[in-house]
Amino acid sequence: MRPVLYSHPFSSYCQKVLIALYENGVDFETRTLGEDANAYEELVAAWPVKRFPMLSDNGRLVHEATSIIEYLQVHYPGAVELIPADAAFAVEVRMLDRFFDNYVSTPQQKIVFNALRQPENRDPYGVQEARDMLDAAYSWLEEHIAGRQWAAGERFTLADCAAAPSLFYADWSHPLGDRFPAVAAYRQRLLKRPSFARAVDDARPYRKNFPLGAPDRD
Ligand SMILES: N[C@@H](CCC(=O)N[C@@H](CS)C(=O)NCC(=O)O)C(=O)O
Repeated sequence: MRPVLYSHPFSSYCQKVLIALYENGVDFETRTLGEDANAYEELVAAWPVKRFPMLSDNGRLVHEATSIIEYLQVHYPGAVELIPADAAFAVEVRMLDRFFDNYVSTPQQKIVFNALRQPENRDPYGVQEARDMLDAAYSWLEEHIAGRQWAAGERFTLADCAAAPSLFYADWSHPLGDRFPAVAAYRQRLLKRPSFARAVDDARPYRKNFPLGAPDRD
């Protein structure tokens, strides 16, 4: 039985896992949420917090994008070792994965979810906090990424799986502009990586769902 990913092509956290699957050519099935019959109901029954992606494999359910990538490395290893075997290097990779999830993806989602609310339920203070967090994250990353090809150095890792969709959408919601050239260049390298380019292409039909207007430059 192939592993089954409950996923949506336009979801950043699903793209994070898709990158890992594509990097190692893992053979898997997709249940597309909102399109495949009962897929969303099955997700919610298994995971009441209603967040995706979710992986189902041989009777086991795995939640949280990072944990799914860890699971894939253990059960479906391939040529690209996304979590390094070297324990000290793996700490660095996991730390960077947390950075992209917590300080790029979380504020980026906050801006998007705010735009999807009815005007009377919007939270300008929270959005400003999210924008401040993104500025702080971009600023830290500008120094960190200078002189590196990938987030943790020369090797493409879990941290880049997290970075690619989070920076992709964050730049739409809170543009890097010309203030963070090293981050912008890293984002372009990520867009050229075949695994992420494929995920971006798969999601093109859904761009109309982006509430702030999706730019056509990517
Ligand atoms: N911490 C979760 C976050 C997953 C997440 O936020 N997924 C979004 C899609 S990108 C979602 O489930 N959104 C549905 C909702 O907010 O109701 C992970 O790492 O997988």
